[in-house]
Amino acid sequence: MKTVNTSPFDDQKPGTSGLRKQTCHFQQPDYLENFVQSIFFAMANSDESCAGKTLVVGGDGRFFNLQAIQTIVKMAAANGFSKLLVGKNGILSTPAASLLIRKYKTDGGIILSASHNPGGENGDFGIKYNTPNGGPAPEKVTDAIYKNTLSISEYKITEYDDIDLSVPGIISLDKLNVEIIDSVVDYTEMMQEIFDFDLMKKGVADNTLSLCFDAMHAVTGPYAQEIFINQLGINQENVINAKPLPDFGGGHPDPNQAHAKELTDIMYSASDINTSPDLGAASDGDGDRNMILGKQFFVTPSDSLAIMTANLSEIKAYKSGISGVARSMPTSQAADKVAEKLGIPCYETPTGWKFFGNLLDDNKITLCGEESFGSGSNHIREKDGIWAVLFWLNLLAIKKQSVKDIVTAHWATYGRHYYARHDYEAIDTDAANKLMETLRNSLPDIKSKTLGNYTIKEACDFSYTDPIDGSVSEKQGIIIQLSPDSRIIFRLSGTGTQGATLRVYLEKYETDISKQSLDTTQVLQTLAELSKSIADIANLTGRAEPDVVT
Ligand code: VG1
Ligand code: CO
Repeated sequence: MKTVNTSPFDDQKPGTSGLRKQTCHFQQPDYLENFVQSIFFAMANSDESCAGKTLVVGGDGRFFNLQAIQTIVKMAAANGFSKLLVGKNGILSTPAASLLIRKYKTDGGIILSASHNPGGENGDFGIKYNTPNGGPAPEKVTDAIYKNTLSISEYKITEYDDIDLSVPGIISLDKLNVEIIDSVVDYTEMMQEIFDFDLMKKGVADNTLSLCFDAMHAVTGPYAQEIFINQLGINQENVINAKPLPDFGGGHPDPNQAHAKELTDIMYSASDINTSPDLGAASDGDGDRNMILGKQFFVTPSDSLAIMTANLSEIKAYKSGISGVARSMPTSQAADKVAEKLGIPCYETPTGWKFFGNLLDDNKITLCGEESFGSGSNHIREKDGIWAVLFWLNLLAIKKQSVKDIVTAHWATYGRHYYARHDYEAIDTDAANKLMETLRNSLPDIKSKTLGNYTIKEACDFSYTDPIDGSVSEKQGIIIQLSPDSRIIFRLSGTGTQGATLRVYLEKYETDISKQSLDTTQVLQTLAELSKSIADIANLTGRAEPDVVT
C-alpha cells in the first residue's frame, strides 16, 4: 500500500447525476483518484478507514471504464474495504448496480458512466456514488464528497497487478475479496418477479406481440439478449446495436428520435404499417432511460409515466396498489391528472433521480419518472430502461391494443399534455448564468403580463423541501405558468461537459378530444416563441433556434 500526495482540483462538484467531464479530463493524473478517495472519505468509519465495508463497482462499458475499475479496486484494497462486487468485464447497467447494492446489502456502489453523453477518447466519462438504498447519493452526501475534493492532500492505493474481470468468481487481494458477478442473472430474475413472462412469451410465439429494441451499442445489449431473445423468444434481428462498444459505435447513446434513428426509421417507414413491430424501444448508455414508440407513433416520456400510473394495477408485481407517484418538476403534468383520479398523492421534485429516493424509501410513492426518457418504480432506486420496455410489452399483451390506441384513449379520459423540450447546447457559461439571473430578477414584473392569447398566471423559481428529511433545494428552475393551461420552464443542465446547456420545456394541456391529434410543433409554436422572448434567448446566447428538440 502507498499513500500518494495530491492536491485538490476545483472542478469536482457533482451535477445532476455524479461527476461528468470529458474523458481526457478524467485521464489526467490523480483526477479520478482524488474523486474516488473523496467518496471513500465520505463513506468512512470514524478512523477514516473503510474497514469492513462493501461496494458494488461497474460501468456502462465506455472507454476508460476498465482502467477506472482497476484503479478503484486498488484504492478500495488500500482503504480497507472487505468486499467488492464488480460487474463481469466491468459492465453493470445503472439499474443492475442499484439492484446489486440492495440485494447484497452493500455499503453503496460506484457507477462509471456519463449516461447519454457520447463516449470514447474524445467523448465523456463520469462517476457517481450510490448509497446503501441503491439510489444516487442525495445532495447532503454529494456536498460532503465535494467538500472532500477541495481539501484532499493524499490518497491511498495498493500496487497489485490488474485483475481479470472476465471470469465470474472471487479474487482475493489480502483482506479484500473481489467478486466478479454477471448481473444479467440477478436482473433477469427480478424482471421475472415483476412481469408476466409467460403471457409475453405466448404473444411473441403466436405473433400477436412484437418488439424491436435498440441497445444503441451501449450497456443494455447483454440484458436484452437474455430477456428479450432467450426468455421471451424475440428474433435476434429485432434487437439491434446489441454489442456494447467503448465508443457506442460513434453514436450518441441517447434514446430519442434524433439519436435512435435506425429504430425510429423501422417504426415509421415500413411500407405496410402492419408489418412494423408493435413496440419499438431504445435505451441509453447506462441502461436507465427508455424511449417508447408504437407503429408510426411516439409516446412522450411524460405520457408514458401517466399511462403506467393509470395501468399499474394490471401488472403482476403492483396488484396490491399504488401509494403515490412523483415526477420531476419539468415533466408534464399528465401524471398529476391520473393521481387526482386515483386519489393518490403526486409529488413534484427537482430534476434528477436522487430526489425520488426518500419518497420511495418511505413508501410515499410506487412509481416515478422524468421527461428525459426516465421511469422507474420501487423495485430499485434508479430509473430503469428495460423495466419500462417490459412494462409496455406486458401492457400490450394484456390489453391487446396498439400503443397508439392506448395513448389516445388515455388522452380522451385525462386530457392531452402537448410537450416538447428545446435544448440550446454548449452555450457560453457566463451568458447562460446571466440569462437565468435576468429571468429570476424579472419574475415580479413578468407576473400578470399578457402575451398573445396567453396570460402569465404565476412565475416562480422552483424550490423543493424534501417531505422526509426536510432538506431544501433552491433555484431548481424558473416556472412560468400560463393561462390557458400551459407552462414554460427554464433551467440549466447539470450533466453537460462543455459550456452550459439551456433547457426550455414547453407544455400545453388540451381536454377537447377533437384537438388532441394535432401536430405538437404547431400546437407549441406560440409557446416556443414566447419562451424566446421572455428569456431574450437570441440576444443573450447568440442562438436563434434550439440545437435539439425532443
Ligand atoms: C438530465 C435530465 C435529467 C436526468 C439526468 C440524468 O439532467 O434532464 O432528467 O435525471 O440527465 O440522466 P440535466 O441536468 O442535464 O437536465 V442519465 O440517464 O444522464 O443518468
Ligand atoms: Co442514463
